[in-house]
Amino acid sequence: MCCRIVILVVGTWLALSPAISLAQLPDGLTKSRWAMDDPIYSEKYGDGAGKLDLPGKVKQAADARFVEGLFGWYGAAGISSLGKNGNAMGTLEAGATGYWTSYFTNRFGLIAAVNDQDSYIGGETGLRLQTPTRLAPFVGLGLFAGYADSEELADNDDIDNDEDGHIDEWGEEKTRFDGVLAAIYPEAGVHFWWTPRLRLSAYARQMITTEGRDSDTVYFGGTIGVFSR
Ligand SMILES: [Ca+2]
Ligand SMILES: [Ca+2]
Repeated sequence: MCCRIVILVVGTWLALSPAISLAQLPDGLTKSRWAMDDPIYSEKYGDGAGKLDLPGKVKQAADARFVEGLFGWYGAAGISSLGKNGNAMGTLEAGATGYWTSYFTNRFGLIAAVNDQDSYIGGETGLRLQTPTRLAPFVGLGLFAGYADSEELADNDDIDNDEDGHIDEWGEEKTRFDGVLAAIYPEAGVHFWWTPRLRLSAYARQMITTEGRDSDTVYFGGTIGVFSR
C-alpha cells in the first residue's frame, strides 16, 4: 500500500508540474498570428495577412509547421483497466517526445496505474502522425510493457502478512505478483497548441493485451507537453 502511495504522489507531481505553465491564456486569442513567439513562425508571418485576406488569416492561424525539431517533456493522466481484476485504474505517464518532422512524433515514457486492488508499473513508447496544424488530429501506435500485482485476501494462511502483530486478522491482505503484462494499441486523438511551446492532447487507445482478448480494454487519457527547440 505504501508503495502505491509513493507511485501516486511522485506520478501526480510529474504529471502536474507542466500544468503550472498553463497559467496563461492561449496565444493568439485576438490575433490570427498565434505563434509569433517562435522565430521560424515569426519570420514566415512577419508581414502578416492583410485585413481582408481571409484565406491568409486562416492559414496563419492554423499553421504549425514550425514544430519540426521541437523536443518536449510530457505528463499524462488517464483511466484504463490494465489490472487482472478488470476494474478501472487511474494512470499516470511521464516521458520525453520529439518532432522528427512537423507531422511525426515519437516518445518514451513511464506509466503507473493503480486502483485499490491492482497496480501496474512499466515503460511505454509510441509513434504518432498528425496534421501540422494548431488543432491537430492524430493517429498513433504504441506499446506498454510492465508488471502487474494485486491485493488479495490472506486471512487464513497463519502468516502476519501486513506485519501489524496480528495473524490472520479480519480483512488481512497480501500482495500477489501477477507477472508481466504488455499491450500494444492503436490510438486516435487531438492536439491543441495552447502556446507555441505548450501542447494539450486528448486521446483514446484500444489496448490489446498479452492476457488475451478478455483483458483488452479502452484507455482514455490527456497530456500536457512542454517543448523547446
Ligand atoms: Ca496482520
Ligand atoms: Ca495472513
